[in-house]
Amino acid sequence: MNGSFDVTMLSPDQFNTVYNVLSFGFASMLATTVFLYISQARVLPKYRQAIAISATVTLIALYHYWRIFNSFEAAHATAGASFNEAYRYVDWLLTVPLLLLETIAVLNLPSGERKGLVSKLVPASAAMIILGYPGEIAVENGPKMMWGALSTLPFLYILYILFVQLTKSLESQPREVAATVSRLRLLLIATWGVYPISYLLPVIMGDSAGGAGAFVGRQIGYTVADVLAKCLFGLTIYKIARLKSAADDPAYAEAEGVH
Ligand code: RET
Repeated sequence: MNGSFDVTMLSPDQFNTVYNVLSFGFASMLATTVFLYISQARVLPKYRQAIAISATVTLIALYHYWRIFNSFEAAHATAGASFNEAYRYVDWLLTVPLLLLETIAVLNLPSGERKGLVSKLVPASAAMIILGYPGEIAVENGPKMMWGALSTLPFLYILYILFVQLTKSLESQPREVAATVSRLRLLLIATWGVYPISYLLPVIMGDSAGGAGAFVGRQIGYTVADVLAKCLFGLTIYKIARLKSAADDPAYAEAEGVH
């Protein structure tokens, strides 16, 4: 047994809840991807990279939500098919480093500092996700806690480095930009924290990995966190890029009405 949850154990209400949550995730990724691609041209060229990366993140997630949705339906309808939990981890393995890159890109740091940050944060994010996966599919709480604890080490390291860096960059940003970067910092901590909590639901709810309640809770938690961490975060990056474009260039501020 690989620990993947048997979705035929869901009640009709539980099935519909997960179905609708996955559909919401899919729609959010689709809409944000289209919006960001269209809007990319509306910031100064030096900030377009950050918007392009944000759109790539939601595009990758769009693909994975489609696969997760199909896997969920097939596991329910087809005897012998199982729900594939690995899509989320493959998604995070690609999107988390990109989210870190987009955050670093919009801050417009000197190139030495930027490279230093990338070389610390990208390997740490891969370690966090790879170490979490064996715990995700573990049936017993023991190994779930052990892998979860190991994955939390790089997680805390990433949050620490990002928090310090974002706080430091506040000093060199124009006032309106600083307020939004400060909100970005909160959004990051608040949404990234939802992932480990969702992961621990089988333990918190005393509902083992085979439990339907914890499965539904986990799907809701991961999906809502993904929409906040990818869509809302990407839109906030777009807002920062517009504010910085306006601060850099009065003609842009006038033409776009950003002040
Ligand atoms: C795991 C395992 C348990 C311990 C921790 C985890 C953290 C996961 C995080 C995922 C973030 C994903 C994002 C995706 C957006 O594209 C792997 C659940 C700490 C923080 C931001």
